[in-house]
Amino acid sequence: MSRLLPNSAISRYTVNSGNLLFRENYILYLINLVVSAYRLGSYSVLTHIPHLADDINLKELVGNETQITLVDHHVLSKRLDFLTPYVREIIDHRPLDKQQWKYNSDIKTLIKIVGSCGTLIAQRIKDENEGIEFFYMYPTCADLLHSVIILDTVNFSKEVNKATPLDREIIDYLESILKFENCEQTRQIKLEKLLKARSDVTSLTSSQLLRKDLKILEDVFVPSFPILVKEFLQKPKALEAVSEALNTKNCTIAVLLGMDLNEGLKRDVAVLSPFCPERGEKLAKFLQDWSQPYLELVPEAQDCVYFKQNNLSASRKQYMPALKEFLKN
Ligand SMILES: [Mn+2]
Repeated sequence: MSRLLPNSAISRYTVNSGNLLFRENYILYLINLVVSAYRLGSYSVLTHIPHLADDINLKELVGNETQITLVDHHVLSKRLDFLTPYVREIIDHRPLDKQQWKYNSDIKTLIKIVGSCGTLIAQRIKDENEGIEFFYMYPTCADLLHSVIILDTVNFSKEVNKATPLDREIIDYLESILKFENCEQTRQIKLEKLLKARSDVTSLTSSQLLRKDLKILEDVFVPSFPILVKEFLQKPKALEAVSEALNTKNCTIAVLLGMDLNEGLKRDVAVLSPFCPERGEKLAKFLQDWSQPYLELVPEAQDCVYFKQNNLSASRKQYMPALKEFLKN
């Protein structure tokens, strides 16, 4: 880390809980991105950063002067609700959800649907007076943002269909600073490296995989894997790990989301409800019928809890509204 970032940034680096950070300067945006960006292979020098909200007593750290920027989300979980008055800025790329909007009226926001939140962070820095100087001074930051955008948009893949014109504009901007010899080639090499790093979960146990990238909506447990669910289920004690995770988190249904990019994009899903199978079946049926958008779930097992997902551009973001709707009934 010290090789990449100036000392002031390191000492300032007090708290970083995945998607939430205490902002002192730009560097912290980047740390946050790096942490959530799958501990980027060659940047593994950063992996010792303590980044779990659970490891840090945030209540002790916040004070009158605290300013928080929410990145890549804008609805605080119940557990972190007490931070609401300190939130000064939001940078996010998911659809605006004003239902629980309790922030101060002078809050600064950059909320736009783009493929990568890295695009918005780069845009935010670019828009500052010294933005360009910042990137020239810390090219590693420009390079990391470039990497994140490449990974999130799967190098502007048409199949994945996540990139927007702003993602393109920002990647061109970053490349004008980074001056790669061959941009196309650099992008492709980066993508391969990053995908490999992300899907390398060989060292993780089933229960670690279940917690790696997790969202919980009421009693629905929604982990997303960088491998196919099919592959996850072949890991030792996978089903036991699911039951155990449901128990610990007081959940009753697990919606496992898998993806694989090794030979083109593939996605699959399993709906597991070991303690109340009828509810699982009900949800599975609900998801099959869901039309905003159609997830195109093709049952692959007799009991219809495991599906191939033919709508390849639907990720967890598209599942959440369906699950919300299901929970209403
Ligand atoms: Mn995101």
